[in-house]
Amino acid sequence: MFIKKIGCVGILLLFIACSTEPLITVNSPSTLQLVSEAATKETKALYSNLSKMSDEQLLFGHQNTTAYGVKWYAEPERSDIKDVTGSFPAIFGWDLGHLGQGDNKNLDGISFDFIKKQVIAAYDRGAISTFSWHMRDPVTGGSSWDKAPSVKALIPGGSDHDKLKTYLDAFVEFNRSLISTTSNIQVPVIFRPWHEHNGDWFWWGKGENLTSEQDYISLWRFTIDYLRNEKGVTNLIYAFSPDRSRMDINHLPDSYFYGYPGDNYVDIIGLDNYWDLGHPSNNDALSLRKNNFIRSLEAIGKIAKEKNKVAALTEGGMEKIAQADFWTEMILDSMLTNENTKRISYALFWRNANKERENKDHYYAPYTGHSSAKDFVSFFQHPYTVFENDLLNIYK
Ligand code: BMA
Repeated sequence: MFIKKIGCVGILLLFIACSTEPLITVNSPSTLQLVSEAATKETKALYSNLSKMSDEQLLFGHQNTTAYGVKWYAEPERSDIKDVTGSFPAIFGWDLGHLGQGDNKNLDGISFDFIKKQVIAAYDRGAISTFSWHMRDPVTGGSSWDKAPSVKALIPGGSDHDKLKTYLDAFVEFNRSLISTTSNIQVPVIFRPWHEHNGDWFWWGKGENLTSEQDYISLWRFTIDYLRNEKGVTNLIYAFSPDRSRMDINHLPDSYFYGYPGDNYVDIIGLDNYWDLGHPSNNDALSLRKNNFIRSLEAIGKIAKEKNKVAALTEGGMEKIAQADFWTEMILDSMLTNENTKRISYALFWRNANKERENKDHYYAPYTGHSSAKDFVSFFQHPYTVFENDLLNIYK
């Protein structure tokens, strides 16, 4: 299924590396179940392989990685991750914000055509893509940070329900175009809608004047039912991703479950965690932050085990990475703490905004010359981490 730094591991991995057979077959005895029972065999294989790999590996992901980096823009085949390590990440994150309203670019100025081509190319090279969606508010036309109580109007029975369908239809159409150029197969994607809903910054977020828990659940369930049942979508793995900053660390796992739509509606037990990794509003000492980070990972690892699902750090990082050993000490060491933290399948780090165009230091992965780049190479070389170059047959 994958090859990882063969030189430094034992005979077993050597055997795996020499074998062309996938380690896992799709129909291997397993009780793993996807939200979409009719998922394509490549989608099932991806989910099954993520699950099987998770105890031994962590896949590295990066948002917008081939669109731009801190010091470059629109250079085909480039990524800050590739600049530093020689490999693309294993997971490519993209955002669908602004889809479906005649815009041909997303909210960060990346054309949907580019995203489509990148998703297909990543699949053809054996890598994985995931979508988030900073959806504009279909009721007010405001951004996803619009603080309007729009969910009530968008869910079934609401006055603007049809508007939500229009947006989802645009996604169905876009999704339909994700066809491999080498095999004619529809590309499996990890879809992560309505993220960080336990925060109060998006219009689908928690709050008296925003969205009630019940309405959020209704929004989530409708989204999945519509895509899966009405539109026959079969290439998606659904990730649920509340934000750590609004969880009570002393009441995990309970406080994870705010808005949880039910086991039949979630494939990936995700977590967005910037809070413990160096958020400007978190003044806790590094040792406490690390301890809390570990506890948050333990919680999702445990939940995933109990529910027989996949756990992931669906979004996170430390803006500017002001810790030279961040990658090995904060991320890797935490992930390796125990059997629950080891269950995390992948970690997606947020985008490296282009400094010149956006005029800000807004990046979450190193670039060549950055103070954490050396440590990132050690992280990359560690047998536990997986980048695109390490992947083989993840869809088989
Ligand atoms: C946020 C920031 C924004 C960006 C949005 C969607 O966290 O990075 O600048 O527009 O994600 O990518």
